[in-house]
Amino acid sequence: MAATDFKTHFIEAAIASGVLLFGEFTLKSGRKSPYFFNAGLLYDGKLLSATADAFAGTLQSSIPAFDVLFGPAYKGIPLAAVTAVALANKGTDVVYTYNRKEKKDHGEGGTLVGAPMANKRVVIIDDVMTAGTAIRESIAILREQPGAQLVGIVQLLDRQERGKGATSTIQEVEAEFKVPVVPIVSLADIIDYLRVKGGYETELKKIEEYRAEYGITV
Ligand code: OMP
Repeated sequence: MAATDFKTHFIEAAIASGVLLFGEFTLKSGRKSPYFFNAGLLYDGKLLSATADAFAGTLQSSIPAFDVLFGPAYKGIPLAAVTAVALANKGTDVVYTYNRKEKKDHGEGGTLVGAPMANKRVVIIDDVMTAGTAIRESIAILREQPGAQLVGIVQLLDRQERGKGATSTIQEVEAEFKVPVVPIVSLADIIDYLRVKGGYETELKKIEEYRAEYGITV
């Protein structure tokens, strides 16, 4: 599937399955948003498979070399796992790892599960980027692993919002950590879809208002 076809198909399916909702939502950052993307509801096998292919294709075209996919708890976990499968189907063998939110003091112990990240080139695979808090938490986990090198970040949705300052979260994260941050779908794609589809005038008006307050110029 071509990238643009994937975006249209994905946004359509996300709306149909309630993954992408319109209404009033309070975000992790405290911002009040007229839309919300819940990757936790991305449980349809076919849609997940197409999503994994999109992640795999994006990785292959944007990140030159990597060893480990790190999927942060909770929503990054299935995304990293299915992406590892999609890459294997394309002939690229990589391993993946994820963290637990709660530390385990019995059994194997620790907070990381899966492939070791020490001395490896790591890509973070995650769901949504807004103000950048979640991604900074993930990077902090990775940095506890000796010699682990962050080489890229691929997000399912970039809400194209400002970070801590006046620039976009992506620009801030790229500048701070010196790695590419690549989204698969962005707010601009959602807006384009809604405009072409028609019947979403009220939602679009609210999204534009929200974008004027928290968004970046695209
Ligand atoms: P930041 O930490 O502000 O970048 O927000 C990203 C996190 O917010 C994601 O990892 C999600 O947990 C959550 N989120 C969504 O899942 N979907 C959205 O549309 C918006 C958010 C959010 O709270 O900003």
